[in-house]
Amino acid sequence: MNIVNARLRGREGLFHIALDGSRIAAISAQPAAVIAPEGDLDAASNLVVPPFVEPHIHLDATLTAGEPAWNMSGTLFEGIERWAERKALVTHEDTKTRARKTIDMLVDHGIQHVRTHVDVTDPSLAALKAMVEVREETRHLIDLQIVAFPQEGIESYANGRALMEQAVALGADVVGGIPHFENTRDQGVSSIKFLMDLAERTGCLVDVHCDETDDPQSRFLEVLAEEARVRGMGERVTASHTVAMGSYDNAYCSKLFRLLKMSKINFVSCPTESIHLQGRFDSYPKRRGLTRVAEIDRAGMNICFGQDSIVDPWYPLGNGNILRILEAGLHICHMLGYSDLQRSLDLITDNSARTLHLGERYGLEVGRPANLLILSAPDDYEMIRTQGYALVSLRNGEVLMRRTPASVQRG
Ligand code: 17E
Ligand code: FE2
Repeated sequence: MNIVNARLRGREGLFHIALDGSRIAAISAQPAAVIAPEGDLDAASNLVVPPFVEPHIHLDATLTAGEPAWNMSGTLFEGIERWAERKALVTHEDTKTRARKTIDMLVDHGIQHVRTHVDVTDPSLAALKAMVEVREETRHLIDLQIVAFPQEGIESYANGRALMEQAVALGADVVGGIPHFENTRDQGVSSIKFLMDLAERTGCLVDVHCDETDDPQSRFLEVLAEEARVRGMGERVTASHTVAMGSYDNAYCSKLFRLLKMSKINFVSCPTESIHLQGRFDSYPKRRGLTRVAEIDRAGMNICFGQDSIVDPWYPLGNGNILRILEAGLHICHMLGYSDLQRSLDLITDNSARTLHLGERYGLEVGRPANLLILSAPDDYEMIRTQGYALVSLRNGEVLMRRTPASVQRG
């Protein structure tokens, strides 16, 4: 199968993409639009891009909002309390069923690479064991990375360190953390040292929920970045949320940015989640409660957007559509300038792939897997403006999803 009449990001003209089974065989410029031969896919002068990436989601908690109670305050901390109640009811099958349903939603929106945080502050590790099976059972749909995520703390939860080690032994790909939730600042710092040691020892990647609070005193990002810098692990390390940075003063932040750049760590922002959960202790003026997305990007560091939640104790909405997150994030982060709009898809494709360390498994290049999307618009700007969609998702050269857009009749 081949794709004709494709536009590629950042390049003029139309392209023909030849597939050789499950690989991309050739990408060549077309002198003009052509009529698609039988069996080929016609991109109709719209963008063809590598699959969307979901770099941050909690598939173990998905589709549990209101069970047994709703988060009425809208704070992160009530979310953690409500989840502790639901977690007590978690079973292997319950986790697998909800995760599978959510993965189908992600696939319907063109996502083929997913990093999920899975709560390991549970002596049975039931959700983690279930997700290890889901990772195998959904290989035809997505590449799934599992983060051992200590929702109730590493140092502050009984046997927290041992549970993290067990989770890695059971097959977690990534080591997580939650330093701002540990009982004391010292425990936050020691949790980071512990998790970085664990990752270094086992070859895991690192993705820490870091400073997810409006408290400007929450300064664990500097600890994580320095650990990454000293160990030379920065490209394998991600700081998720870092929303306290939205409350740091500029003098501290300017010093911090020097370290962040040297450390080479990656950042994930979840703009819909943070605009909902943060600012909850403010009256007016009310903080946006997001990290400095545009500033991190403009400083040449790597940042991407994630959904975080779909219908769980932290966030009641969500449908798998990462383009919705991108649109909201661009608004919330003051990134509707023309140059930001024209490269906005970076925030859900290439930047996210770099965060997940996908390397040569990702990208529209000859020899790489034939994983790609046909979109509904010719460039990034028009994708956002028209609230466009992934129309076709190909994985290993096979159609995973095809969308027929709604049509409108006037008069
Ligand atoms: N847990 C957490 O600590 N923070 C979040 N944003 C979610 C779960 C969704
Ligand atoms: Fe999260």
